[in-house]
Amino acid sequence: MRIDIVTIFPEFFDVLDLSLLGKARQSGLIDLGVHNLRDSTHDRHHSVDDTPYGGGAGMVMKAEPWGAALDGILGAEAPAAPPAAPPAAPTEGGPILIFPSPAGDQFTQAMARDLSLEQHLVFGCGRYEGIDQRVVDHYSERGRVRLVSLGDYVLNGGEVAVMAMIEAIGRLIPGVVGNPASLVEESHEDGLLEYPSYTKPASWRGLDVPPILLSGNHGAISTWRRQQQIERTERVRPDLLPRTN
Ligand code: 6GU
Repeated sequence: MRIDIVTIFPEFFDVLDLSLLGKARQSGLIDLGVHNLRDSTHDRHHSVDDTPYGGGAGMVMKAEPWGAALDGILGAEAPAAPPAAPPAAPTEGGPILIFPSPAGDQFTQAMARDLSLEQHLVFGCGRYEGIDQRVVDHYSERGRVRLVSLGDYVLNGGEVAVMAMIEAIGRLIPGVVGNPASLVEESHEDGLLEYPSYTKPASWRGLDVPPILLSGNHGAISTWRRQQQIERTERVRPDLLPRTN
């Protein structure tokens, strides 16, 4: 998978050299490009923001640097000339341009799985009060664009959100996680939270591992784990369970 990130803080993404995703990059499973938005400015001060039309607090990211940066990344894949035939539905093929935004669709495990099947993701990290709306409007007319939110809280910018999305998506790419079985038994994959896990020693500070796990009875262990998943989900995230009324 090819991943491009446009940001005013490229160093933020240095951590993608580490751990599983770093290995995936070394082995070529993930091909990452991090682009400094300021490299796409043409004024002496490399300014990326300006005051909002209509007034109000804060600054808005200017459309021109975003246009230049995204054209540079998407350019090769964008249609060279207006097509004679009606354009193909922008919902199939080509890169997906993702803008992290608290006003976007909620990021979920299902969305991560869908995105892990894509060839090319482009993330545009906004800062300040957001990006000039015309950037989203312009690229929405030319291809697939999504606004995606991590949840109902506000971050200072999209960088941390993009990091979370790339980790969730990247580990679902075949070969990135060594043991694919470990992807199956975790929270959210089957709509339930995961069961509690234990390792040695069998007793720690007066707390014992549930005896069933030491029984060697794999059928009983499976049943117990499933029950733990259901109880935990009922207690912590009842919204995940199918409605019973
Ligand atoms: Cl994706 N971006 C920002 N700036 N804040 C957020 C978010 C995204 N998701 C939750 N809060």
